[in-house]
Amino acid sequence: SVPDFDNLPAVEGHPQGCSWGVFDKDGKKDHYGTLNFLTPEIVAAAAKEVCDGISISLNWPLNGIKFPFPHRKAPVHKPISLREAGMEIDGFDDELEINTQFSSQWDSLCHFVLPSGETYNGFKPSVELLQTTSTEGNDLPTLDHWHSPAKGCLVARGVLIDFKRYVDETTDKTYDALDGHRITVEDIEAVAKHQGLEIKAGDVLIVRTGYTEFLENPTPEGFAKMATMSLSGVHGTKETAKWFWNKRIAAVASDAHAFEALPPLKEDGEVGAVSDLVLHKWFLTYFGLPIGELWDLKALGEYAKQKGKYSFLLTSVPLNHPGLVASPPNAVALF
Ligand code: UVW
Repeated sequence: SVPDFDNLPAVEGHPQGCSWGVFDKDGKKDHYGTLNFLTPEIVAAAAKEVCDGISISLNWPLNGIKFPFPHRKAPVHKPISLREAGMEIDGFDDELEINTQFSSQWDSLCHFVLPSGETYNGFKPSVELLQTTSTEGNDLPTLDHWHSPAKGCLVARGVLIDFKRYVDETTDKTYDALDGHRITVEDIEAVAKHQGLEIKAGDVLIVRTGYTEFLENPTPEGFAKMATMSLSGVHGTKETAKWFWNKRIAAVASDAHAFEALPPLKEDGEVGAVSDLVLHKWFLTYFGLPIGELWDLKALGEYAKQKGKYSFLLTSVPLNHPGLVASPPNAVALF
């Protein structure tokens, strides 16, 4: 059993709530963080969610963003004729060059680092280390570890908090993911109650804001709003982080840009910079809790609403390349 946030053992130089060392086993440093909550019992119970024989993809197209995006280049897809490539056969291959953060993604525990250069469990990723480990194997908590025989990728009970539908149906407003609304823990609990959903230990908690749906049909007014980077997401505070740890949430995902609302707020409530992303720091770095972003949640929301059931079996198989910091999730919800 893992201690609550306030009772986690102190880690020198880091705040109360830092989980480093808690999941280490047999003198080996842990690479999985909160995926350790996914015990065989939890996974077997999650499989019981499947009753309807329906599977829903949660992967937005890799080229979902249709406009130039700062710092992250769009995918380049190159179909190749086998005969033109010199093979004695008619047919095709293709090549795909992607930034793994451009569309639906997992942020691994190496995505965000503290000013000390440390990430989860005191690992210190660097471009050089990530690059050399691509060929020589690695000891960083990157996504390829999810493919180890000990892990078998991610299989869990997924739970959807359909915040957009909740606001649309219970207020006279149409929820706008571009209004910078900060979804609090109280909001999450209210939506869960409204949906008749119980959140359990080991769940992957998924929040729908409607952001990717806007990106599919962007309007000039929406673009103007987007320029301010005031985007809806979960309210990034230490108290929010504490709630997720104490619920033993195994991972989180959303259709939002950064899972947490932008711009981030500093501990004193002042507007901060991207480096102040509070939940990135607590989840990825202090807890080892993976964050999914830009997932496609429209069809999931519609099916869950139709069935009145917001829990399902979730499977996710990231790309298996050594040293991978992020990856398309290849995520599927099964009812
Ligand atoms: C942001 O771009 C703000 O978040 P991430 O790097 O996690 O995508």
